[in-house]
Amino acid sequence: MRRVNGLATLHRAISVSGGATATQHRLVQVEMMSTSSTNSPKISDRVAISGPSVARGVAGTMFFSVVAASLSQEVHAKEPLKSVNLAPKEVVLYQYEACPFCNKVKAFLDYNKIPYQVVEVNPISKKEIKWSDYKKVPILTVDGEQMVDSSDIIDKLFNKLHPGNETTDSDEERKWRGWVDNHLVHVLSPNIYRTSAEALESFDYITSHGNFSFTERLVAKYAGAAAMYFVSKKLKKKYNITDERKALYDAAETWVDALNGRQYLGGSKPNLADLAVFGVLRPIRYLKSGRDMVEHTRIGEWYTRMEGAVGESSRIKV
Ligand SMILES: N[C@@H](CCC(=O)N[C@@H](CS)C(=O)NCC(=O)O)C(=O)O
Repeated sequence: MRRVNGLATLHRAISVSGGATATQHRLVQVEMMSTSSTNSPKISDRVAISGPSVARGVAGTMFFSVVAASLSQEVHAKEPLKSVNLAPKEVVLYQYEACPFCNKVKAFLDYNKIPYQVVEVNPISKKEIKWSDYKKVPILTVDGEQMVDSSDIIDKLFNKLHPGNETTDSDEERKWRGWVDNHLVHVLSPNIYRTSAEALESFDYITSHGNFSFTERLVAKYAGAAAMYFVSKKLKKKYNITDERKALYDAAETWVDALNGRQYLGGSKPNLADLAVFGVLRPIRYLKSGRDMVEHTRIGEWYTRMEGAVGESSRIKV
């Protein structure tokens, strides 16, 4: 399966400076890999590998919150982690700051108050994840064990925190988590790169929060924005989107309808689906598309509730 997203295209946007057509062509070649390895370096090795660029990348985060499940079969609300004994000791998230999948994982970590370190991956060299066979982010290492793929990571963490409670994920919760991965994320790129001004705004955000060298930042901002403007048109076709804003508003309304008057999909507390929707929307919330979405749909109240429920980031500042 092939997918394209903004950060994934930067490598191509930067390395291909010769013409929009060639750039676009390469941009859509982004391979989505799904391999995994359990070999992760010790944190001291990782820091040595990462060097000063990671120190830079590690400064600046987005945050979210989490979930823990109740034992109830009916209400699948989640509670912040109470027992610190079950909490992992060393959690490291390899991420791109603006990546929706990474933000989904952060939502879970923050909500559950699980402290974690962040290693901001340079999307061009990816040298910070050279040690792994998996070439996408997020990658999470938990006490040395590598986890990949945002939904799998969240499932594994949840099971670690709640041993024996693997079945508390309701059909409804599963359905909406799937909707986030299979629908909502595909609506985002066509929106944040919809016009040249929005593409520039998005890349300004991406490059100022990501791990780029000075030159990469300059080139990425303009080449990336131009390239993604064109790529987003291809994405619209690929996912049968005719009007990207309408698709975003429809998705927001669909989600509010799913809440069906409840504070959260999980009832009185967010569940994993609430955290997934919140997590992927968070990087766009204060871009033009996110502002428009809140202005033109009913999602704002739920979103603000989620900001409160998730609270402060539990990221360890280094
Ligand atoms: N299914 C994966 C998708 C992860 C993904 O596509 N990550 C993007 C960044 S948002 C990526 O790393 N793309 C490859 C690249 O940057 O080269 C997940 O849920 O974690």
